[in-house]
Amino acid sequence: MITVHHLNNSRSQRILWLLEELGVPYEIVQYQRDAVTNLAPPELKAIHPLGKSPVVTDGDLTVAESGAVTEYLLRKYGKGRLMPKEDSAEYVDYLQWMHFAEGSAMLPLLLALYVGRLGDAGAPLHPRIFGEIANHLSYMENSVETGGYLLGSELSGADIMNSFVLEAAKARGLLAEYPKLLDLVTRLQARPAYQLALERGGPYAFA
Ligand SMILES: N[C@@H](CCC(=O)N[C@@H](CS)C(=O)NCC(=O)O)C(=O)O
Repeated sequence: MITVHHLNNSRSQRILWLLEELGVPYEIVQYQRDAVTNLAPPELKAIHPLGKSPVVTDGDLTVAESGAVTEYLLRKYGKGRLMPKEDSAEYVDYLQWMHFAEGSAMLPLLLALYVGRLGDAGAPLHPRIFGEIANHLSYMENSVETGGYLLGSELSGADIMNSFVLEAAKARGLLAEYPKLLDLVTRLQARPAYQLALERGGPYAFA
């Protein structure tokens, strides 16, 4: 049985959504962020040394990192769904978007969060941080057709990986200038599988 070690208000929400899209049975172990620090509880370190979420266990296997978890679940349980064939033209695009989410897009969003805590002392870093956020979001906006997805007309794991980027940006009021991304995240969140994942995962501040 697949177990998702799920931290509230976290990237693991997208793994619950992925599993709902695939219709694969899974169970959830819930963890709550510390009310003061917002960090994960120490119990998560018993599952994986990083102590972060998502972590998925499947039999004897433990997989951390959302991108790796998404790839693992799609390859083992996807039956070809939500990813292009490896010999197709879209496959390289798929790989790029899968890595873009955590490898590029999340970094300046996280920097904005942390540097924001410095108040005025962090202001000199804002142009670079918000410039990079705009760089990433513009690239995404220009890559999506109205009504489409990152890879074109079909939903893929790349959209699921990048949903947290869009949700984190939206929560900070940073999507207002990107109408196609606002529309994309609204359509993703309206999917029945996304809604089912919300029901199972519990309150999610980014929904
Ligand atoms: N790149 C990792 C990031 C994992 C990560 O930082 N998860 C956050 C939740 S969104 C977490 O566990 N934070 C709690 C903590 O650091 O204590 C991934 O995509 O899985």
